[in-house]
Amino acid sequence: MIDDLRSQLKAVEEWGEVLPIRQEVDPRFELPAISKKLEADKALLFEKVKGYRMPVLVGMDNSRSRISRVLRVDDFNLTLRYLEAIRHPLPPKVVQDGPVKEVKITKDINLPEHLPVVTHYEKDGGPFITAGVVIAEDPAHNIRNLSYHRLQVMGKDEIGIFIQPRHLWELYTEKEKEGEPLEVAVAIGLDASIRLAAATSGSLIPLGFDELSIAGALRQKAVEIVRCETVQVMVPAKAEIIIEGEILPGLRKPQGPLADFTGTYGEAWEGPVLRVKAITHRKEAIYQDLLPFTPEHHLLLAVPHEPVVYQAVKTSVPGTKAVHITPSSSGKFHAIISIRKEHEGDGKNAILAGLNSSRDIKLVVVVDEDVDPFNLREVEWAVATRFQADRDLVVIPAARGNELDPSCPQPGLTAKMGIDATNLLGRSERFEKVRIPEMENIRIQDYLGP
Ligand SMILES: Cc1cc2nc3c(=O)[nH]c(=O)nc-3n(C[C@H](O)[C@H](O)[C@H](O)COP(=O)(O)O)c2cc1C
Ligand SMILES: [Mn+2]
Repeated sequence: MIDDLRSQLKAVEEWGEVLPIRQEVDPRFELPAISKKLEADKALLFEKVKGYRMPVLVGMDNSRSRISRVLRVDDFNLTLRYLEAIRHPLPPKVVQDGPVKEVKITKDINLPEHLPVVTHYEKDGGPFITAGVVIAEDPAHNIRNLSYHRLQVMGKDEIGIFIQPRHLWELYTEKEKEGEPLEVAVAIGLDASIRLAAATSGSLIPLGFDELSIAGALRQKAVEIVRCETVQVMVPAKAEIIIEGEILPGLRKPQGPLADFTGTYGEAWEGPVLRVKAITHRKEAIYQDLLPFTPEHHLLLAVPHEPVVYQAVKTSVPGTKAVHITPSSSGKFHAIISIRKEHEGDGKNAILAGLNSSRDIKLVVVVDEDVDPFNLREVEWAVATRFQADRDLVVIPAARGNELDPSCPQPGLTAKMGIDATNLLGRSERFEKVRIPEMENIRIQDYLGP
């Protein structure tokens, strides 16, 4: 049963997908350089990090197939499991104690000394905690929220935080108006279910919908939560590390830049400050890092977004089978949509619905159900053999798009494109895709080995 980072690490090690790095590495540039070279491959466990006792784990969720296996579904059912988790969430379970309480630091907080926080890219403003999930509560309204934020370590007990106007911003500004800080916790070292749930799109769930209850349903086991030492926030009892603190009212400091999901630096910004009050962690804690602009980053953006696109397209084209937002499109911009075509025109309707389902989607490629939308070689084959540009290309000029897309003529204004790579219905038999009988029943491992 995978219900924390350690049990996931053990499973992934058994699958042969963890590469231990025994050589000592510097958390400034050297560690991320190695991670970047191996970004689409295995998870990397850096056992010796210069100046620290804690090992650093990078890329644990850098493969779609691995995320699916961790959640015990196949790639096609990942979106359905997600939608199911939102329909039938499983609330967290309160426990009195947990492994994350094994070590408690409440005095002489010194973040740069305790945690091997990584400095990733050349022009980044400093070391950033990139795999931390911020947990906040509004007890008066029985609200808990999980979200990701850029967390820049700025001093011994000071973290800069970048908050876009979404759920955490609402909770923070509500408190700030009263001149009060917002108590929060940052959880580091989590299994895939919590990491994905924390990235759930705001268009799927309103503020007040507890992301931890999505995580519970995703993994089909309630997340155990335990009270913090110094703030009124409940946190996953089996997290590796918890940072407790408060986001101060009325204070902004210069922060950043930080490499964005688009692979550009973006601007420096003025952001609020999180004052750290305590750190608790497991014995032999593992520090988890996310290298921005890698498949891991892009999968955490894409997988929770696919249900949004899927729902919209399914409403319009009932034969919709799957949606794949590709990691290489920065995990946001390109969607491959697989449909069972029932009427001529279904492909075009899927394009319209897909492009309109989200501001971020700027390219939709529609393929028939005999093409695996998660295999980009098959998708390109469909474009090469089923698509004619004069007949099957749709271009919408100057629609609203993502503000961070560097190709836009002005921020937030984008052209959108659809490629209908489905077969013409009457011709699908003549152009049937070749197959070898019984191939799906062949287990390749039976033919290898001695
Ligand atoms: C790795 C990663 C990093 C992110 N960084 C930020 C960030 O720095 N600031 C921000 O406001 N959103 C960031 N996001 C997006 C939000 O955390 C994410 O959309 C989340 O679902 C928002 O939750 P909320 O709807 O509860 O506010 C990031 C997402 C991921 C997956
Ligand atoms: Mn939320």
